[in-house]
Amino acid sequence: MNIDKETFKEHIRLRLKRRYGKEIAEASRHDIFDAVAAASMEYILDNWMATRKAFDANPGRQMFYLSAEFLMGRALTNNLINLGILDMVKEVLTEIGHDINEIEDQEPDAGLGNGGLGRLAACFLDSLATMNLPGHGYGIRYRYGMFEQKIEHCRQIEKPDNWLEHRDPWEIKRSDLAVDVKIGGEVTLIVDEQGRERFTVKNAEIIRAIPHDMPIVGYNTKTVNTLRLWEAYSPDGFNLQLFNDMQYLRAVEKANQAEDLSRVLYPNDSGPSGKALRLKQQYFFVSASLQDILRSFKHRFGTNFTKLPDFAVVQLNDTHPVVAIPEMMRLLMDEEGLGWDESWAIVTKMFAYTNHTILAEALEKWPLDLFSSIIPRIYNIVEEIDRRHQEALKQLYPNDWERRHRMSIIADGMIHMARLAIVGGFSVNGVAALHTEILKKRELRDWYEWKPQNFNNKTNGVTQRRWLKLANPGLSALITETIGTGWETDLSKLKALEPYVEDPQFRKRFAEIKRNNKVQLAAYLQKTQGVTIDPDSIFDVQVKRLHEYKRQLLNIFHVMYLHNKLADDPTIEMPKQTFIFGAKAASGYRRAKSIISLICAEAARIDADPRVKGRLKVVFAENYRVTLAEKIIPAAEVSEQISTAGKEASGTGNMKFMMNGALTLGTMDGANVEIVQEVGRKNAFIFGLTAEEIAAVEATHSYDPHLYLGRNPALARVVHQLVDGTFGHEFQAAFKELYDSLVHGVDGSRPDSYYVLADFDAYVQAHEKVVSTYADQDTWNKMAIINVARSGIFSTDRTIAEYANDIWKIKPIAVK
Ligand code: DL6
Repeated sequence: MNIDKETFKEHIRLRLKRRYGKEIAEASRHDIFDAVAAASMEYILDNWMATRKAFDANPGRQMFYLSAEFLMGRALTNNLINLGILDMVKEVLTEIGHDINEIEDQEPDAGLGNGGLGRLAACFLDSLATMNLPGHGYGIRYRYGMFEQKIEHCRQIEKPDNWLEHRDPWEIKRSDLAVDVKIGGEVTLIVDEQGRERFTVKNAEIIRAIPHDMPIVGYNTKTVNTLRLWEAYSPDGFNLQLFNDMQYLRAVEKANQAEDLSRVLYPNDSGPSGKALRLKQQYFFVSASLQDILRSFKHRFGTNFTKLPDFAVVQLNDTHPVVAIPEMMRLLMDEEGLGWDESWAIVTKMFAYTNHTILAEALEKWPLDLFSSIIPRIYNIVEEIDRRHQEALKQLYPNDWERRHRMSIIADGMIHMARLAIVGGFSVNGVAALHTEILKKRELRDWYEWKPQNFNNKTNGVTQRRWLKLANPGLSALITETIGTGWETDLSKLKALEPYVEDPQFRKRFAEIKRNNKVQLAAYLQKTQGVTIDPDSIFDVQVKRLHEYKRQLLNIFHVMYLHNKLADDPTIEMPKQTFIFGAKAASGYRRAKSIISLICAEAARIDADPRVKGRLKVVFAENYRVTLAEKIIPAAEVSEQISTAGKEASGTGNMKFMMNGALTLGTMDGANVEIVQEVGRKNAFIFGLTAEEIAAVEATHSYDPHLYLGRNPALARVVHQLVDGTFGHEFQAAFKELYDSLVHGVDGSRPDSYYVLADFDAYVQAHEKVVSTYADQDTWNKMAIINVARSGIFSTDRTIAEYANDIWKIKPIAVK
């Protein structure tokens, strides 16, 4: 984009004057950040308006991505890169006495997501805009995002993530487009003005949904798509009468209850499902979004709703927005006056569902009484969908009652949201080849047999604009210098790097960049956490949500094993290694929190042990989030992807590491399988039981962790250290519970449900291979370069092209 420096500076000046009454010289860093964002918005807005015009003029189909989570991270540098003005803005900032790094640090992360699922949604939006595809996001504008994590005395403390403390300079509040959503109330049959009978909900609580639009700026294109996030508000929330009677809390009670709906993001991976507020949140944003879609459809095409699927296709990001299916039925029948069959014919052409997990606790189901009290009319509609579905199944499987029960949307007092999604949608996809196969063969087998044509795989990806160009400017520059530009929008071009594997000069520069990234990370950790790490050690990294299936426990057990080995014989030769962890545990997930404490306690034990200090180091990077990932991943050498095979649907961190030249140390799980397909086993470190082997063990109930403890005294010693006083008294109970979960099983669950002990030996051996390979830096760098060169397939541009062609059937629209 052609923007001259002086005009840009003028925009900064004007913003500072109008908003803060300041001149440049008086402005704080935060003021400058806000002014630079506002100056960029001047250009973004032109393109945004042009995009809207182009889309309005085009009769083609648009895609709407409904997601309870969008883990966007920061926007400033990303937007400047995508606008093509980063270098110019850097110069402007230097001229006015500021440094871009300090300015970008003023921006809080938009942390409106838990982990992979939310970050994937953010990468998708980036690819859609870059590829000029009409695809928009709908979600919730959480007042508080994913919590801010502090580690105090080796315990995770959760603080509110107050990301909106200062106004968000990117968002535009569109009060003119607010819609109302009804919660609770009673379903009533009425006769409308045309004399038709229809259902309505009376005495419901009215929640106003106010949209806030965030621009999604495509790379090197004029397309700016929209992420529309809904804020909840009570139109009659403040009771002046009560206030005047000095009943201050009661006066705002209604307002507070309404605002709760967009107050905070739920942690997705813990605790019992079925929390009332979460269901309200889901219905709130889904209803608002569908009303919005219908409004723009009617505005453009009138009320011939049979055309609706030609205008809009809706992707449901996991089960969280699945209530969209009955809600669309309600809108078409109760608000627009269509009949059931007509509405169903429309709805079943509109919705596609992505499954992101096979973990039973994450497959949402809602108790009937809760569901029917919060959204009574939707409950009636779900009942009717299920009744008709049961009729159809009876024809197909007249004698198979069990199968019909397994396939009921309403069963055992619960509404099963994944089942509803499959019945009401036209596509079901998994997010990596292995995951989709597991869905088809195991978790959703009945459903696959019912409608095999609806099932498909869409292996995840990540956007190279953020995860390479923004996060790793050194490597990006080397790539461009070597193979030219173009990889930013066609990552398969990285293949052209492969011949340079044999070029010693290229390898040297590649290694220098990695080392430089390590030095920068070391400086960052020193500054932010006061932790010293040695850039000459191997940087071995596991950053992701804390969950037992991701097996951070296996990783720290290996560190304890190395610690014991060195302590027993300090003369052993062992390269220096730094193990970096970063992970948030859901607030209610006790065991995950114990694992964080164990990592932290082992880090302290190493630092206090002169036999190992300086040779091993463990760092727990606090408050892991997108911005921290951007610093850690480019510095990583070993990428720990060690989930229990069959449990990680895909993983996307694995792809980010690969793209940045870290070698995968992993199990054959999720997208690791496809990474190995690309680079070959010899360019990764693969270990452990396969998903099939684990399934076989589970089928025969033949797993016995004692076998592994008996066989391997070094492992038994590590496990015993959880309870033998090695870590003092402070975490005695927590670590005893970890011990019990491995050795005896807790609360009726099998011991060692995630096969930590079974995979330990193989994991140690894989690490030994890492260390011996690392000793030969030439070989290591060759492997790392091959990983980068073959990472092209893991761009979300590829993923989105597949969704666009196979599911959404949408086409690019040129913005003039
Ligand atoms: O598909 C994105 C991401 C996958 O890469 C991870 O493997 C998977 O665990 C994650 N799934 C969820 C599901 N949570 N819920 N509900 O976050 O999706």
